[in-house]
Amino acid sequence: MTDCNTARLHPDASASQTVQWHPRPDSRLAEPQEGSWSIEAIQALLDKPFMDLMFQAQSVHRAHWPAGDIELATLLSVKTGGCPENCGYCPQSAEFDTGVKAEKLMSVQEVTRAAQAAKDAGATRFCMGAAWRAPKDRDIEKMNALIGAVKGLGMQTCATLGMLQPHQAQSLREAGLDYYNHNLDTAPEYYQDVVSTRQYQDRLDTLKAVRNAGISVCCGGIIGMGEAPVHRAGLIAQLANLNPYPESVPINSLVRVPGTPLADSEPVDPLDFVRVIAVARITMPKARVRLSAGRQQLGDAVQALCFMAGANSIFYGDKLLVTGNPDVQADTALLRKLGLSGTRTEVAAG
Ligand code: SAM
Ligand code: DTB
Ligand code: SF4
Repeated sequence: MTDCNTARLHPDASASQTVQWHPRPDSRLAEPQEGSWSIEAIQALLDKPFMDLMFQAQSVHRAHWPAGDIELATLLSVKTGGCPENCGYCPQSAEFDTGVKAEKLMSVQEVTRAAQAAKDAGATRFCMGAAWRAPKDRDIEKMNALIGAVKGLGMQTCATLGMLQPHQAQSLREAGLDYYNHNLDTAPEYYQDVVSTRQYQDRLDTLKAVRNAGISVCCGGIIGMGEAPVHRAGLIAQLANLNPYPESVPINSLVRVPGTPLADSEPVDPLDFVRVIAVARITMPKARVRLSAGRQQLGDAVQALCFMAGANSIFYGDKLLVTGNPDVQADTALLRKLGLSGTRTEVAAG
């Protein structure tokens, strides 16, 4: 994060009102000590009476972030489909018949055009996704050109390219990459039920390489893959106990894509999804908690509860990677209705 404390308070894009916002001192609402969360303590939070949990999450949120500030991050699939991994949730795996065709890496011109459009619509972060298991060094060189172009527009850059080696992370950092997205997705105990082409430790190793290269970490997971409540607690424990915990935490609700092994998963109870957001906020007070994939299924009221629970970031734009997302007009209307506004600059959370 930068240390610029300027937050924009008004949903009207033409308004220029800005304020200096200073976080209050840590209110000790997030006990136990950061970095030492047990699964039991997280489970106890998940099991709290709903209103108590919401009150605690909103209290933690207000102690660390300005009210009403929502980060808008736009996604672009710069290299779609044909992935050799078999992640059971993913429409881009070559193993599953989902109708997604393998494409080549997009050009600098195409990506710059998309990033400019995202910026014009109000996004501050641009996240480029590639359906790779692990990029080759020549892929990193091409990505570096895309990162440089997006950075040149004055946007925060994020990429999600699969497993990285330390020298590749370093190279991306030198090209101007601000964030790397690499999700743990679920608890270690449930991981092999979801993907068998890699290990949980592979994910942790990439996260370490990213952190060591000085890139901020974006790491979260997916709810609704048939996991038990203890696996949700296990995922949050893994994330919250990373040292330091991620700067961005995307919480996805599974988009059930026909043709993927998880297409027939039981839909998540929306209130259970809100609970996971609340517990992410409580355990990782200074992280941007992103209400991520699956917003089309949630509806306005549940999304409002997610913001109440402490979500302060969304994927913004008509498409995620290959599936749909609420359109920009719907999101603008929702934010306006709730008195929320897209952040213009990163807010330092103390
Ligand atoms: N190939 C890279 C990787 O796996 O890290 C980057 C792209 S991958 C699509 C990024 C993340 O998208 C996954 O880790 C997963 O959390 C999320 N994702 C993929 N398919 C999803 C789905 N159907 N529903 C919700 N989230 C999904
Ligand atoms: C994340 O946690 N969710 C985004 C982003 N990081 C890369 C991806 C969501 C993908 C949803 C299904 C799709 O469109 O492929
Ligand atoms: Fe490939 Fe990433 Fe999809 Fe897994 S989630 S199949 S690694 S694109």
